[in-house]
Amino acid sequence: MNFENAKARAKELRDSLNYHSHKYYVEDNPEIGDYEYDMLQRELAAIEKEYPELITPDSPTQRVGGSADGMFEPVVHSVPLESLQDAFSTDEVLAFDSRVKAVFDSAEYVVEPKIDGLSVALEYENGVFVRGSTRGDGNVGEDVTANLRTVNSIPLRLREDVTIEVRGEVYMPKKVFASLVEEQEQNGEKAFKNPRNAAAGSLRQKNPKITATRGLDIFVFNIQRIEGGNIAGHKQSIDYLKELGFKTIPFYNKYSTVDDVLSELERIGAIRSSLPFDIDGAVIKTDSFAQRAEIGSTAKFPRWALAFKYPPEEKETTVTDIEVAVGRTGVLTPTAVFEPVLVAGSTVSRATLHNQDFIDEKDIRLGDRVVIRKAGDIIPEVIRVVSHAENSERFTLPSVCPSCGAGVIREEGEAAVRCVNPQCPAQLLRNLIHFCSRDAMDIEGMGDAVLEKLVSGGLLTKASEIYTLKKEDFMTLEGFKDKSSQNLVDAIENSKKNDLSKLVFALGIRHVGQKAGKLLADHFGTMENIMNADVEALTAIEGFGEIMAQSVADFFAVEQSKREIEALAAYGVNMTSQKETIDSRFEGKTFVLTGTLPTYSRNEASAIIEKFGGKTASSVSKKTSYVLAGEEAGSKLVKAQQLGVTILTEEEFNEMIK
Ligand code: 0OX
Repeated sequence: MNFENAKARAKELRDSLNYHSHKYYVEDNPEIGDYEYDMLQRELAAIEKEYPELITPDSPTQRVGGSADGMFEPVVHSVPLESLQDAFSTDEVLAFDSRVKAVFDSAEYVVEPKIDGLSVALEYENGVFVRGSTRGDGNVGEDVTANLRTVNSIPLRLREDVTIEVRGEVYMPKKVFASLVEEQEQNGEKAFKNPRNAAAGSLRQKNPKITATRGLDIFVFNIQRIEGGNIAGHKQSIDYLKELGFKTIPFYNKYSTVDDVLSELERIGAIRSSLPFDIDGAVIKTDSFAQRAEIGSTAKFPRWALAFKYPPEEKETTVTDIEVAVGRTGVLTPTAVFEPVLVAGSTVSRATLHNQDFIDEKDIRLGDRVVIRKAGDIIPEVIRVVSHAENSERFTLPSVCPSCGAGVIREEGEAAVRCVNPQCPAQLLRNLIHFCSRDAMDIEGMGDAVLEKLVSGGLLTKASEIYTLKKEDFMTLEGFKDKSSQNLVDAIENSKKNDLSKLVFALGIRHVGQKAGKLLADHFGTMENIMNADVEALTAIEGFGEIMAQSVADFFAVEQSKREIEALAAYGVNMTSQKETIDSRFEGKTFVLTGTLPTYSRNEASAIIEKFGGKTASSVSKKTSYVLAGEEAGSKLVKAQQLGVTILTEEEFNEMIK
């Protein structure tokens, strides 16, 4: 390549890599696979090697890892978490072996899978887990101790009282990942792209309770530092880690010839798709620690190790159908159906097309020849169109819901197209559960199980029908007797008296939570006024944004919504606001709640504040009047202290509301 061409290509590659690096590290939302990214990076590195004058300080080749965004406390690693030199071919493995053998003719290797998760350091003092951190850029990571504690395979106490720091890879098992993605897609949320992303997102949660639900796991593969002990090599160290109680990297074996190393790489490559966790390669490591020290490291990588990367398998097939289904939240999801193909270990015939934007961007049409692969080797995805079928046309999602026929809407700035009909059968059960829940119509006893029975028995097809249910209807359900049936009928009857704000929230209008429900009820006074309000009138309410306003207007524009309100009114459900303004001692005051209060839930505390005319906000600013802080209050408390905002305990708060 001549200099001019190299210069132009280098710029192109830099721009592309910077773009994808941001997508990956900052947004947690990659558009291309790691393999493709590695290939671009390699190409740039090759050009820069040939023409070093083309290296710029901002070149992605000059940086390893991404920057932390400051959410967690920084941890300076006492021993850096080095990264690995990549190899993509047998020749590169042979070259690596020659370099090692040039120093130690007798060198032995360990080959182990390269888990596609994220590296963490775990510190133990006298056998007790004291701190865990992410790799970060290798030198400085983030303190994620609380989240790591939720990973069941991380021992909180070791079997020996040893002071040790180990390194491992936190990952999300394939099965867990698949069900998480299904759930996210059903809820119309942006789904994680691959298990590594899902693991990273889960580990960097502010709330460890969420991390705990994510089924994360770990494989430990290195001793970073240890007090005492005399371990001579890698295999021995993993055996020791296993004895200490760690879940260690599987099938690590010692090999003395490069041929044996190559066949192990091949073996791991062949079983790759059947493993319950995702790997993106295999790691070859010189076993002896003494030899490692002698062989040394470059500025970036140890010279004694190499990561062999497997390419993702791609297959071509024909799209035979594009199905559109409505999820429980009303989101219309298109799925490509194609001629079955064997890819990465299993036969696949369907792949989600996510939304209209995805279809448009790739221009996927019925009858197309397409290339597919499995994202993170698990979830089939259409990567590109090879050719369109003759006379094919662009594909557009239907303008009516395939489940109920109501018109669908697409909110501004949203990728998803939704059906907002409250009676849509696809969404019915979920809407009913919400309708009856405590903060909504608060019908005690009408839980998931009862509602499911009523829906499957054909006794409920819309929320308003709850008010037509009789004692005898409940008696037909398994487990219901006279008393329990009567209790439910009474609870239903009682709910008719609820304030309008509860009913507005119960309708399940998108973007309208409890607070917005109250704003609407207080502002408009009656359901009729809310229904008649246009977007302009809705946005005029303080605290009501454009998106919320549009969503309310969209909801009431659907014929079924109007009829449902009429029916509820006809059954005697209260349609007016009983806003109480007896005592407005908190008028003009803004509260921020943080941490866990000893007795009040957040909702209860907010309700009290609002009852006295005060407001609640989610973040602390100069305008905040009080911060009501409970246990484990975090950054909001710190900010309040910095700004000199009055901090209240629950006890002090109780004094104020006496
Ligand atoms: C993995 C993995 C990552 C230790 C020295 C350089 C890299 N993802 O499974 N890293 C390493 O090794 C470190 N081993 C692994 N198995």
